[in-house]
Amino acid sequence: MIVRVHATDTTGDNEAEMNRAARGERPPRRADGRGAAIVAVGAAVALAATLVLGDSVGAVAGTDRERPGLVATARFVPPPPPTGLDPNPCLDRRKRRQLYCPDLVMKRPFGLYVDTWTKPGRLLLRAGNSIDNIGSGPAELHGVRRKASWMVAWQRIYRRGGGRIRVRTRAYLYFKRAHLGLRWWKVWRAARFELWRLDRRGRAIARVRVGPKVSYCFRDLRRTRPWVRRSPPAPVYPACSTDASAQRVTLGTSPGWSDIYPPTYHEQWIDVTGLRGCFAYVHIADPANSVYESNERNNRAAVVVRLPYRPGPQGCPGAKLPAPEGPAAPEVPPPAQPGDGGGDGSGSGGAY
Ligand SMILES: [Ca+2]
Ligand SMILES: [Ca+2]
Repeated sequence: MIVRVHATDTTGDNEAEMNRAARGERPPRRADGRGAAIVAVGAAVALAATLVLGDSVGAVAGTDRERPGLVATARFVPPPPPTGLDPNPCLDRRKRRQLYCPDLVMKRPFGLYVDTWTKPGRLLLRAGNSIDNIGSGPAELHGVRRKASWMVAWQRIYRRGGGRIRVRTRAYLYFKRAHLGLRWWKVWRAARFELWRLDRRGRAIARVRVGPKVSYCFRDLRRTRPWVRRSPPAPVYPACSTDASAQRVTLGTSPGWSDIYPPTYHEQWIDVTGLRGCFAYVHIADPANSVYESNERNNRAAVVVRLPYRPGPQGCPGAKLPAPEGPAAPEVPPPAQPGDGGGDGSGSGGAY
């Protein structure tokens, strides 16, 4: 199957700024220098976010001080391959009539710009992404602690007649260091960035790079599609937990709501150093199929870029991507994080 995408770049600066404020991140400098003027504003926003987050930020800071060995040894070690997987009831014509199933889609990458300072000597092409739920039910995962750095997770799917079912997917939650210098309980492999080389006709002929970021929160950040049926008017799923001692957490995104990440965020990039020509910059929601959906084949979005990147018309053909690979796509292990120690913490205090 060939999937066509448009060859248009988009800028999401307004959206990025809005969501940066919502999430309280300090913007880094940009290649064109525009970001420098708003660093001070960003710092104020970060402070405000600290005050808004209040209890959760204070709680994790206190936890770190009281139990210094716990987080310091929380280096990510990939969990074992999942076993006992359930079939996807949302793809079963009879079963899904009884269920409110989610359907994740990815907005097109937005706010692209070149970052030359995060990794000196490298060119990073940053982009914002938005994971949207257009299904009839929430994309909800419930994690149970197994190790210091990860939880095994079950998906909850709500019944039309009331109640819910629990299915084992490939989902894991990862205690990931990210913005504000904190660790957050995120969905491992919730999304993936890929760069595909295009031939003269726009056919994607080779995946040449992948981005480092694979973990995302899942939350109700903005209600971007209020017309979606059963979309709640107010957020149901708040920001991810930063509780290092949490034994269970629930993450989700409601129908009509989006989890949005500005291009300035940690690891929102693909390293494009040394590349020239036309490429598809692809964002994929749920590449490992951690969430069972009513449609598993609409999870990608892309923009076409010419490298070295310059804003404006790219002068490339529209991209024709190959069929979605699903869980068979190569996995991207998360890189080691600054401050991580050895081991996965399984011996810390014997609690995990
Ligand atoms: Ca989908
Ligand atoms: Ca899925």
